[in-house]
Amino acid sequence: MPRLDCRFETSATALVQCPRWARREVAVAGRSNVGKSSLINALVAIKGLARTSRTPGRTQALNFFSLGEELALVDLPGYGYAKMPEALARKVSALMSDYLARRDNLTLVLLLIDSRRGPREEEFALADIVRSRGIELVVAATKIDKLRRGERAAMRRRFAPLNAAVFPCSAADGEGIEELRRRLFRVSRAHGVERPAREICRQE
Ligand SMILES: Nc1nc2c(ncn2[C@@H]2O[C@H](COP(=O)(O)OP(=O)(O)OP(=O)(O)O)[C@@H](O)[C@H]2O)c(=O)[nH]1
Ligand SMILES: [Mg+2]
Repeated sequence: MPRLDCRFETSATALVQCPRWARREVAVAGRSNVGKSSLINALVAIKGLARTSRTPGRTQALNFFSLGEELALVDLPGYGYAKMPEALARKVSALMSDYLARRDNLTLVLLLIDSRRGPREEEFALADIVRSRGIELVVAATKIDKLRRGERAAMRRRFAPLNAAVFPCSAADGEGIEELRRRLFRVSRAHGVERPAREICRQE
């Protein structure tokens, strides 16, 4: 991406709290600990940006970062955190599903999957939801620095059933970040700058 001004804007714990703006949103989704915040920081090259929103109580929220004039990155709550109390896990999962199913601004979902683990049931389900809305899906195979060169072909095979573009990347050593950045920036141009602003958040 060309250098774009990126900053934390707001958190939302319900769809009605999402910002009312005309920005196209790129949502970053994935299991807890998969590397969402680290990848956001690497993509915008600002250390600690995503973490600044990590004050207690916000971690289970949708975190919105503006990116230039037309785009926004949305850090979705991580799913699959075993220690989270069940009631809270249900709430977080409902918030994420609501956002994915109903947010008009959503233009692309960047689904993060640990390159050592590969996609499981949750990731296939999430990919289906995204595709059923006709929203673009891009997959990042995270923490690729943890994989030996010889393990990469097997990684590719694990990811193949998702049927999506897979970008191996590492927030730790920067591998693949530029390629991913370029792919994400295409979302802005593909949809054109003249796309009219519309009612952003559907009323509950
Ligand atoms: N080796 C390696 N470690 C990474 C990489 N990206 C993230 N990590 C580490 O993985 C852990 C989790 O990273 P986060 O970015 O906080 O993950 P997250 O998905 O935002 O986690 P939640 O907010 O809890 O859902 C941290 O200890 C990071 O330092 C990477 O590319 N390589
Ligand atoms: Mg995070």
